[in-house]
Amino acid sequence: MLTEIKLPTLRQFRLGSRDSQLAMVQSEWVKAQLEQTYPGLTFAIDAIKTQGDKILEVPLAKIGDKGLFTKELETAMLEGRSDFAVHSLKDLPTRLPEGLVLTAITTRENPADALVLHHRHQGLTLDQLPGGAVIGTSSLRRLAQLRYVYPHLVFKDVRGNLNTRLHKLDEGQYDALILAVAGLERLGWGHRVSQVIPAEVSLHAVGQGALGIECREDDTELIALLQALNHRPTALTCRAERAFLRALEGGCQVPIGVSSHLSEDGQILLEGMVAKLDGTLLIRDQHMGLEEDPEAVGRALAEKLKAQGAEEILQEIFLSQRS
Ligand code: DPM
Repeated sequence: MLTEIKLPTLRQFRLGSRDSQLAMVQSEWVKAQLEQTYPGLTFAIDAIKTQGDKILEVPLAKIGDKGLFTKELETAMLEGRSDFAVHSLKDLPTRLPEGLVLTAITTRENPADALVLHHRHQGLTLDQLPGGAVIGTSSLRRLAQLRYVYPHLVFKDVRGNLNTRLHKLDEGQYDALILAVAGLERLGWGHRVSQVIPAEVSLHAVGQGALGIECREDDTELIALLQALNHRPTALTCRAERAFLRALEGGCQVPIGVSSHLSEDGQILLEGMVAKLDGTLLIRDQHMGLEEDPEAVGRALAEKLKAQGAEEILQEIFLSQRS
């Protein structure tokens, strides 16, 4: 009787990536981690343009958000043109298309937002900026929280890749930008961070600072390989954050922020906020629950905020965006 010989896989795995500089750095990092973990296997990166990369000048909040930076990558996986995708977790919608799974979440880097200044303000912090200073951001979350604390600052939309934005800042179109610490650091621009904005002022976006790896749900071979990149504490806390966002039915363009922590005795502490865009109202609360059910922690916090009026705030913003 012939015995079956199990050969090492001969597949070459294809990673579909957005072609922005940040996405490429993130995909290259994942590829390097995998090749180090599995010597002999090969992973090829294919650049794919997404809708979000093509319409860089339209304000983010106006284009709707569902999968702006992820849809084309997902179609490529579903059509078998690529096998997996690496996303900034905060850009990955909380509901994935049928047939795909979020199979691993990598170690989180600093999830905070950063103040990046024009050189004429060098050395200042947010609370030292003069009244009327123009802050560039397209994030409703950043806008709402900062307006709440600093009503004297002026907010102006800014789009484009990080390089484009920094160029617009340095040219003098803005006094400062608010950007994620993680993105700046991954691109080697950590020195541009003038202030790491404290969580008391600005809670970060759901999933900020972590990478999410998505693939076809029936690709068991690849799913097994990708587990090596899953960072358990980050995955548990981000699952709680994503359940919170999903329960509030928020996409990636909503004034919703979070902060989360996993304690040594297995408790997830999740803090969350929803705010009005004009900075006149901000609801913030927290919830703690067991790591065995991260989604329950997120849902419970969403219920607490709903009881304080979160749905009315989000509904008003939804209606104003459609008009
Ligand atoms: C999402 C938001 C932004 C990005 C909204 C938010 C920022 C848009 C802006 C969902 N995606 O944060 O409230 O400020 O105009 C994005 C960045 C990163 C991933 C850049 C950034 C890098 C950090 C990371 C854009 N997506 O936030 O400065 O990987 O977490």
